[in-house]
Amino acid sequence: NPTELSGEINAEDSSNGLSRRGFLGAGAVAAAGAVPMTAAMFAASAKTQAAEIRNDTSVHPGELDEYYGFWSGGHSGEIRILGIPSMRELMRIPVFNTDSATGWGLTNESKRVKGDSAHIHAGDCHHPHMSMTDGHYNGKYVFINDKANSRVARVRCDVMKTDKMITIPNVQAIHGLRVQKVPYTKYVICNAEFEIPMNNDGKSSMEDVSTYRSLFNVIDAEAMEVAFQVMVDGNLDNTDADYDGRFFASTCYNSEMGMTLGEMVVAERDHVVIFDLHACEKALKAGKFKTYNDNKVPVLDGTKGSNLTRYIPVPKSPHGLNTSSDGKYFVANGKLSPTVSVISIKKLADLFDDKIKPRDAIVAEPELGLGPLHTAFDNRGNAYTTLFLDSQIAKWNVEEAIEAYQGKKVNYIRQKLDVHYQPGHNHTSQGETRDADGKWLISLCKFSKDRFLPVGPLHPENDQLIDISGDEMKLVHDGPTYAEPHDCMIVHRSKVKPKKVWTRDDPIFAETVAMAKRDGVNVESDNKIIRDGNKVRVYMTSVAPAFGMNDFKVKLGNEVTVVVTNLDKIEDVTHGFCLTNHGVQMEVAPQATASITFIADKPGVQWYYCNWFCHALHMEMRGRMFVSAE
Ligand code: CUK
Ligand code: CUA
Repeated sequence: NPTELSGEINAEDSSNGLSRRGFLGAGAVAAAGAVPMTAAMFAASAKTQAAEIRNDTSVHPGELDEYYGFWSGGHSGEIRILGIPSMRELMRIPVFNTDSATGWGLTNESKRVKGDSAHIHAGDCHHPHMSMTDGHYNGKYVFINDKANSRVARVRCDVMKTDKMITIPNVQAIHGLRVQKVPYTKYVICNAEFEIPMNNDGKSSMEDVSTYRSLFNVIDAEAMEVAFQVMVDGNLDNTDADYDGRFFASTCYNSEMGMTLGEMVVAERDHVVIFDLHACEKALKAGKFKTYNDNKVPVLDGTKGSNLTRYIPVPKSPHGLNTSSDGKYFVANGKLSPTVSVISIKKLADLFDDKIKPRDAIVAEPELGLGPLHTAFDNRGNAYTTLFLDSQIAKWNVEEAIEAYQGKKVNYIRQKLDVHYQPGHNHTSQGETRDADGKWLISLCKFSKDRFLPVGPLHPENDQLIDISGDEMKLVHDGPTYAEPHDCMIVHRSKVKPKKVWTRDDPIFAETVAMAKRDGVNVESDNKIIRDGNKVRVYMTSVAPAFGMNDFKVKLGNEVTVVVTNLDKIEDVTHGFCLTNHGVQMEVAPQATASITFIADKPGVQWYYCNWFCHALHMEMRGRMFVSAE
């Protein structure tokens, strides 16, 4: 129906109190969206509708989704796995949070993974990204940042559990995070957002902003150690990598180094920093680095004038940074400017050779609407940009935006679709890889007012599924989510191969198995108690519907470690160990070993039980801890 398309394109929706395009001058309107329908557009639209080659969102009971979606859980600190297109939540992966169901953050295995931050029970995830080989997802890891505690974690996709976590030194607030795409994910890259003094030891002046710096962080993805850091001018927000293995790009919204809101938005232009990985690795090898804050992490100098970086001025306070899936462009999203800046990656070598000026690398700066935050790509040359203030997705054609920048009269805007409301990130199916397939787009909307049954003053967010397979974007699903998926990624199910049961040699519980060995215990067969001074180690097996130990004895005040090994080999027969009145509970999936340590600080009979429903006699799967007060 052509009228409908016309309505979508021309709608002057003021439901959020803003006239969505009123801010633009008459001239800008022509460029930015109020497109009169031409005969060609009518025809194209009618053709699509006739063909009706739309994606089907229905996934019937028993059917599997085509894609895995990895969702940031925002300040809930977790990752969620959704099935796309059903938008069903399939699993949660606790990362920076503490999780009562699985015992994440409580068990010894999870505390070992958390390492130096085992005592921190909160986090703020933003950017989940999967490891790649030659620009294709390889299904191995998903990495994610914790802005709140300056951490980066890795999830192993064969078991969908967090297996590494590090706190990044010399910085505060790890924000933008991506992976090296080509030749493979050797490095995870991430930005430190908040500027701090170098050194930040409280000894030198804390008021003197000239000593403040932000660092770009390059992490060895396999070892999960900081390989090196790069000091920059200004702060850093979001980042992405090229498809050639040489350049990374990060946005900076506070080139002023302002400490107050007013000070941060003074400059008409901030910048995008381009990092030359080859030059950085060379400088590292040549020992051209310094160290700070009494640690050994090498910090390279990438401030203005350095040969490691280039600074490309872009309109003020850019936010998202996205590499087009054809590998040609970095796109910096304007936020306070209605534009996005398209940087030609092909021109960057010349920029580093000083053959061109920084602004010469910009090949387009299309005007899209109010509050552009993030851009996603399909496989047909189109880009999809979230407009936070306009509550819309702008679909635009990249090559036509480039032609418009060169002065041609073309309308690069394809469509604007209302979303509900205030979208931050968006993401297309496989759109951050070479395998962008132009099928689905997710809009992660920060507000959901009036879209769902009211649930009190705190509202869910609204993650909307949009079909982009045709000429028109079509909103097909509203998905309420809990705080706060900043970002997500969508990977075809063929790329992910999770295990059905654990293998006994898994490194996640290898240290616990080694401890048992030192105690002379074979966790796969023994049910034994080891007394070691005030410490008691209780090793037990589980086979549905019973623990290998019906009871065990300890003394009041003992530090007790319970190690449970689930001998069940049957897929989906997970047991749990939960001790009443002690805040002790954990998941023990088939063929896994898990352990938890607590103080036996209550005398008398203390029941433990299996808290994962496993069998018709699940309720009977229980036992007693006798705590003698003698
Ligand atoms: S950020 Cu939240 S909407 Cu942390 Cu990627 Cu843009
Ligand atoms: Cu074992 Cu429930």
